[in-house]
Amino acid sequence: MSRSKPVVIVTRKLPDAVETRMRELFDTTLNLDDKPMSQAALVKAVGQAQVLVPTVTDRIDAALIGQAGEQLKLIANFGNGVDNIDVAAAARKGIAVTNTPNVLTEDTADMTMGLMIAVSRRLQEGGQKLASGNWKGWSPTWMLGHRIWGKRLGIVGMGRIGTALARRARAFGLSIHYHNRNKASEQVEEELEATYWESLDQMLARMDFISVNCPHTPATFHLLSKRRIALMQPEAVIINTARGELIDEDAMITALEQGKLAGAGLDVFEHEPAVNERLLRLSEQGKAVILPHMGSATIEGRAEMGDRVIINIRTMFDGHRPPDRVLPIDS
Ligand code: 8YV
Repeated sequence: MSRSKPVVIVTRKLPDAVETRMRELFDTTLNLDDKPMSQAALVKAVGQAQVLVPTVTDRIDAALIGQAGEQLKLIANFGNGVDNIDVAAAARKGIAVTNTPNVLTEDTADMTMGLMIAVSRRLQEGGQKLASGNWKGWSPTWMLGHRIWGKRLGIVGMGRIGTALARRARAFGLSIHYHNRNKASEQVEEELEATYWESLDQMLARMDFISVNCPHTPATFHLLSKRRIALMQPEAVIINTARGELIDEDAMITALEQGKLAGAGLDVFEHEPAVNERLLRLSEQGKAVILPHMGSATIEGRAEMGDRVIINIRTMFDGHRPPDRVLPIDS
């Protein structure tokens, strides 16, 4: 591989320290005004770059990859989820794809726990009442939420984030249940006193909280389908800090509106960045706490994501296998 600096194009504004280091190491083009790149600008970028550094907001589909020049060797995603990238199409063209795992696990698990508490204890509603000058003083029957201690949490996807959530939830007195393609190790199950459900349907019907923590792939699209949402208890709360596409959003909204679900804490949406008007109304009514995809948004996490991107580029252009290589699902 050539000893000259690899040509890197970054699609969004990254933290200054990350950008500076990338400029030192690579022939880097930055996007300082942070305006998402148009499809035409992306086509131009894949025609020039040896490395493209996209984020969740860029659609790197087969059509775009088809227009990439021979020089494009790596798509180094600034993010963990790669559902924005057609990894198989990249592989067919000999383009490697990497992501930034591990470094956003704890922050995302914190946000998931935060949403569980916010929904159950009505944090957003209470804060809004106070901010709007409507607080008349303490009352024994005002702003009552629900206790989370002693409740059951069902985690859909017991990977890194699911496990980190389970550890937190144990400390909050929740009992841990999970559904995953594979059963966790005996050691993990013992540590978390976790109960494995092979049947997602069976688990959904029994939980007080359901948190989805799996990646979005063709197999997990609408994993919480209308039929499955209907299995849940009316007191149950759904939390999603993974991807909006994992839940049939329309069916979830209808269940919330009809009182067939008690609440939702959502950091991600099916048609992001658009947010369904009905969800906005549910948020005003205190039935949903909704956040603008900020689960991994910490200064520390973003810096570490930048480190992972740099390590992946550097390793590959030093002639080695990048550590965070993502392979196509079927390979
Ligand atoms: C990131 C995320 O902020 O990494 C992910 O999968 O969903 C986010 O929390 C985003 O992907 C940045 O590209």
